[in-house]
Amino acid sequence: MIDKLLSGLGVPRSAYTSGSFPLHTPIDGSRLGTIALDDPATVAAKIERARDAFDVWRTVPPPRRGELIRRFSEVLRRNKAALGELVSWETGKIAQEGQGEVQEMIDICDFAVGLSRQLYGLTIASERPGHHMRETWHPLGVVGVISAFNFPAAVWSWNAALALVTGNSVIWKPSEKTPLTALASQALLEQAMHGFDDAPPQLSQVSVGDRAAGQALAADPRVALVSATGSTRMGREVGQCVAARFGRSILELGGNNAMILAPSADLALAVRATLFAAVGTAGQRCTTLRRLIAHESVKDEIVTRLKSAYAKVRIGHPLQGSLVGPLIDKAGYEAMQDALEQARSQGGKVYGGERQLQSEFPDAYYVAPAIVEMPRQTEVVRHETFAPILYILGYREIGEAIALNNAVPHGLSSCIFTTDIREAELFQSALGSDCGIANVNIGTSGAEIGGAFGGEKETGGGRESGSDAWKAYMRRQTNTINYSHELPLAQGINFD
Ligand code: UN1
Repeated sequence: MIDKLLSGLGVPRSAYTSGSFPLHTPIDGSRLGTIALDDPATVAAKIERARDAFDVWRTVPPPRRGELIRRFSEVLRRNKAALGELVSWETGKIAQEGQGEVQEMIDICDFAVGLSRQLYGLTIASERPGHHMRETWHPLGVVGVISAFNFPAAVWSWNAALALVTGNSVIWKPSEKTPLTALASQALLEQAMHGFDDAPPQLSQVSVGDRAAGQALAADPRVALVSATGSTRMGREVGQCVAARFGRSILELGGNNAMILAPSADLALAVRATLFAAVGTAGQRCTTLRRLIAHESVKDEIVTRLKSAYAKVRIGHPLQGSLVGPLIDKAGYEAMQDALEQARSQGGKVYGGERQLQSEFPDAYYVAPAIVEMPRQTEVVRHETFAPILYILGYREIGEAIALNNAVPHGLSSCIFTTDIREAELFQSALGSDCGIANVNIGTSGAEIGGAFGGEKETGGGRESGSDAWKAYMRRQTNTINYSHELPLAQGINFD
């Protein structure tokens, strides 16, 4: 099954049968292959090759670089079904979400193609006669991408599509839990590069490795930018290491995302949004809804409605029509059980959360999504647990709800369900949500690629994907040009 899928995507069998690191699908725990992990010396050699590729690629005109990404998007369109299915096998995502992930790749490619004819700088009024000023944007160098298991291809594509049109070369260290999707995505990019002579070989490389490989990438001064997605623990290590050598980083770390449910909210809409945001991807998105802060007047009603919606959710094999697939592994399951235990001891009332389908899939970890009514925003609620746990809290006035929204270490995504325009505007104002994403009448997850994606505080502060996130992949140069016969100095200084 997996062999056919991978060979169709252009990944040779030897690539996932020769190493010694075992790979398992979270769907039923069966073996997918074994893979070789790069040691730091191998990473260093790849960085050297990426550096050479950069020297060539930066001279290619940006619209021509965009042409490569256009070709890539066509290859992705043709392979959407197969790559999406591979994402499901490796992550346990349901079919719809596996396909959605590839669509997100196609979308960012389209965005990047348009961008390749823009990359605008400003022209700036000069204070000196006969002078003008402008800023230009230049390629940066080698871009290292570290990605997590939960979006094994889309997060790389946000980075790679922008990094490539902006003239950089890319080295990708995927999660060691999902390297096959990385090998397949790379094979598809190579297919797009085939016959496209402007693209140097090694323009894009994959380095499958563990923490040591990530550290090697972060520490190497030849890597101009490290874009890392994953846990706050990982981001703290990578960010400090890159900063110590004055490299650049984009950090997209965890989230502990909340919905404020106001008295005027459309409850039917809120239930549907909650279901996708809290239960979708089995709670394993960085944008997953983890806290529902409901006004006291609607709290009981929403809990009743959610319990009945949760009871109808189909849990099971992600490629057979379920809405909730498995957790990534046993450690993920144990972290969830541990959090539920802590919630109980901190006064929580827990519904759901039990292991499911254990006899059918003894080596996989399916769970019933959990709803937990909490008396207060206790320690466990402030902690990000990467599992489908939705904590419910109450509030009496909007200022209190916003304070609760903001009183966690992370600052990625947030939303309010209200039909009161004052509340909606307040939530999105400087006094409102402190997150990188603040939505009205939309859940916390499932952002479009057109906006900048990322968040504040322990989420790391980076922005990827749309808007002007491309600027992080380029260096800005300020150019002042004197077209006069004089040499007037700025600030009116006379130096004669
Ligand atoms: C992530 O979970 O790391 O907004 C990224 C979303 C997706 C991306 C999530 N577009 O949920």
